[in-house]
Amino acid sequence: MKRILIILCVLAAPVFGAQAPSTLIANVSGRTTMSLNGAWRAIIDPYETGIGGKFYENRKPRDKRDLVEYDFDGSPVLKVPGDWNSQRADLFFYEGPVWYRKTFSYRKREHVREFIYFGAANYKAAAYLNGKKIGEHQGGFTSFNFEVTDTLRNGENFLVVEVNNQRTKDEVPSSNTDFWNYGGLTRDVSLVEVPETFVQDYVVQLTRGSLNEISGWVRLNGAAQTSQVTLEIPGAGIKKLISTDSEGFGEFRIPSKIELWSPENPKLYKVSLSTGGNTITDEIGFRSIEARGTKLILNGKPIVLRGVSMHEEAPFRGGRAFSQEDDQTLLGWVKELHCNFVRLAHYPHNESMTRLADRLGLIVWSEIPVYWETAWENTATLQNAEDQLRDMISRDHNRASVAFWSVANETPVTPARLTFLKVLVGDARKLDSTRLVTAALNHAVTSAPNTKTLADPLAEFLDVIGLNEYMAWYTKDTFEDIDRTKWTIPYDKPLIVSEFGAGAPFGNHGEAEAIWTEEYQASMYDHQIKMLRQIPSFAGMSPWVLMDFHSPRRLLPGTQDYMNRKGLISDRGQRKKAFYTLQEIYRGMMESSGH
Ligand code: GCB
Repeated sequence: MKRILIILCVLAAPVFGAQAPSTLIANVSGRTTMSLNGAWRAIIDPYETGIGGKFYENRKPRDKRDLVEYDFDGSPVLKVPGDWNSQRADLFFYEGPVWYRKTFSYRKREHVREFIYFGAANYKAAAYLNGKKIGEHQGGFTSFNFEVTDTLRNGENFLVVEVNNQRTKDEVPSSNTDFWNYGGLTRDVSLVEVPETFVQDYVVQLTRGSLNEISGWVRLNGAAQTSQVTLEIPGAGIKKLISTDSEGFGEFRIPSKIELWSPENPKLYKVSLSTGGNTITDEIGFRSIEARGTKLILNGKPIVLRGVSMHEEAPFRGGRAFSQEDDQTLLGWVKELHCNFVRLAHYPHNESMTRLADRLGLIVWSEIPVYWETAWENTATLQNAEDQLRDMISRDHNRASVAFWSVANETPVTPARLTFLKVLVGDARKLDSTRLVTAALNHAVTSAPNTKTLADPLAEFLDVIGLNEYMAWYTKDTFEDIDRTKWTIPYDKPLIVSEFGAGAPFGNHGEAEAIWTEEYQASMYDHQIKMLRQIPSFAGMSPWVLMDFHSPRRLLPGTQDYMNRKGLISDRGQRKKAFYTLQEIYRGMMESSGH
């Protein structure tokens, strides 16, 4: 037994690392599903009475004397997907537990297993089907699923989910963030039907360092795990039988000449995996990404990233973005700027966003919400961050668009933080050898007059360095200081300037020297970009930020009104002057690079 275990660990090591593999079902949009979106009854429960009161039983009084102090049927509805803060004015600032209930009818069938799949729930979720607990999850932006084959009834069912977005310092993110803590069932909820043995997850990618070999693995879930899976990529003439072991795991390598995915040619291939007469189909692009010295290399050629950072906030109506229409609008603006890159800050965005990035040819930086001060010494916090990282990677490890896994944003330079983040960097590498690991750093020192030097020991452990700097916004520097400043990045690695920016409400015009004006913001872009492009290791940038977004820390009335105004576009979709400034700069960069 011990020997088998050792062998299994060795086999699993390059793929899963020390962690348990993700239990996520891959590519849910490619499976048979029943949507549980729509109107859910919701009880706002600030004192968490629902636990003691067993709200998950969804009770009605049995007789005249039966005291039941809640009633889902009489409670208002919340729409799913959707955060509660933007649906009801009285919930705008609400942080705490909310009980959701959905009733649905279902016809059970033989040899079918069912799972409830949540695109995301912020922040903690405990789910109960027909009064029985089916599982718990923490982390507001990663997908999760619970098997319900034995709990689901033929006929009427009720699903109750307690979602709690209470902030605490030990969570990920911790209690202080510059973005709204939108609570609720913020993404799609669905019931997924799969055969008794099914392809749970797979990786089909170019082998690291190769442009002509596809490799990866497949993992089955179910009784008949020792089996065969047929992988087909008809557009590349590929058909390959993969044998799975007693754990349902099988690896493969296929030499192949394939048309590569790139921003100019976002070619996707139809890829299907079949076992036991069932097939799952995906659309996958093939590209390589490497860091060679200070250069970023896409498909063997250097590339400079013209990007922008963005939050997953809905254009026009506010709240968390969740629909394909939201994604189209946001990434449409990114394309309009002539970007080939987008930083999806500060947490994993919806799966439909990275799938759209695949189709639009946008290179993606994807990030977990290890943000600012974090409980570095708390092992449960680290475990939580590791789980979020694993599940972010697991969901998107077939997306050609995703090139960077970021493990943190603007974290303080301390030994405890370094130990914590090194674990995450190691995990990311073990889980996915084909992408680059990064983090947004912001610790620089003035090493000589007009000279700034990045000073963060984490940089040594990253593949690509992210730098956030806010000269002339959070510092006393002037634009002239920016013009004079030289940056030293003492590492032979590519640098992505992951943030700089300035706040300006749309329509606030004035002198270019006065902060809060559109003119100051636009001028900031000119000065910053001239300075940053001179850094020898400059490999790209993603200024802060595509669109204005809600933040509980932005309190200046008339100017901020709970919004971070550093958007190039207002929350109402109005393009500011800086939008056109950056668009022009990117047009020039695109034309001079020839792509
Ligand atoms: C940062 C953070 C980002 C903030 C931004 C700002 O450095 O990474 O989350 O919103 O600055 O506007 O201050």
